[in-house]
Amino acid sequence: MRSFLALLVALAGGACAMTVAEARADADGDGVPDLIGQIVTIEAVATCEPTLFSSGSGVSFYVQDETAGINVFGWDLPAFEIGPGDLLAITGTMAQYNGLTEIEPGGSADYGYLGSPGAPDPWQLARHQGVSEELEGMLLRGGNPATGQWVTVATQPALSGGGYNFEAWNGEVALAVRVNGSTGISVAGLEPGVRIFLTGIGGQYDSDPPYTSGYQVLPRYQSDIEIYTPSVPGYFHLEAAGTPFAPSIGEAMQIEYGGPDSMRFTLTVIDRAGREVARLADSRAGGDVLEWDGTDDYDQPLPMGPYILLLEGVDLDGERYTTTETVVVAAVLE
Ligand SMILES: [Ca+2]
Ligand SMILES: [Ca+2]
Repeated sequence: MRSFLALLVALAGGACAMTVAEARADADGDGVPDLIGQIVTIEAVATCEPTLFSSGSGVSFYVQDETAGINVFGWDLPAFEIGPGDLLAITGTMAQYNGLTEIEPGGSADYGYLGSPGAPDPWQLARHQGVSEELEGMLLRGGNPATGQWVTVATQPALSGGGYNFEAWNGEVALAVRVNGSTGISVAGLEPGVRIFLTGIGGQYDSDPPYTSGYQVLPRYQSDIEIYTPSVPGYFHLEAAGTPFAPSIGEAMQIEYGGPDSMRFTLTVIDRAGREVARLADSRAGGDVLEWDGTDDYDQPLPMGPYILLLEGVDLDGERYTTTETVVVAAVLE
């Protein structure tokens, strides 16, 4: 099939390709591509199989280049053998469906296989960053195993339209996650409070103009929803990473604490005057890894300065252990 598609490159290559960002440009900001109804040619890498997001027949999948991503849609197009990492030349009509910008090829001859440069790395969402028009169609990731940051399931997955919807906190921004039924992804084990590393394509479902809301994350595979369960060593310890940190620009710090299974832990934040200003764990069984965003127990930002993290562990026989770490809430100088 690929060699057949390669032959078609000569045909597709005749048209001058534009970038995906140029194809989906929306200068007037109404959420509708300005080239709607026009035929364009792009060259972009697939981030999933052609039928992964199609409902029953045809193709619906995503491609992206260095500038942007886009949905490729054709309700009666035959499927063809490409997968994540394959570079395609695609000619089609610019369209829009509930805010989702699409390119709609007219037939198999509108595809050309250009090679397999490999799947792009997901765009790393910053803490507090949501999906926006610029990120629609691109492979995204919320939470980052490399830095120990995660997103937290906020709502129980709810059955909807043959799939599931749930929300997940990325810092203080709620991501709407749409688990499409066609992906076969199970939502077992997902409930509020569960931490995940989330990968998926930026999507949109907004049924009313202007089409500037309703952004989603669309996981492709089961492995795109990775449940994060920190493994904490069984010796009594407290570790603080990412300090000093500047909460005013959305930074948070990471704290790990733990000890023997029999211990219960209380973790508090003490200010310079010796007052407890935040209680991050209260007689909790088992260690944990958590983020602290520099707020007190009333969710108010604390003044800049040094603070003491105080970990208390109480054993079954009532024996009490304590340890401390100094952390610094900083400000960013303009
Ligand atoms: Ca427009
Ligand atoms: Ca859109």
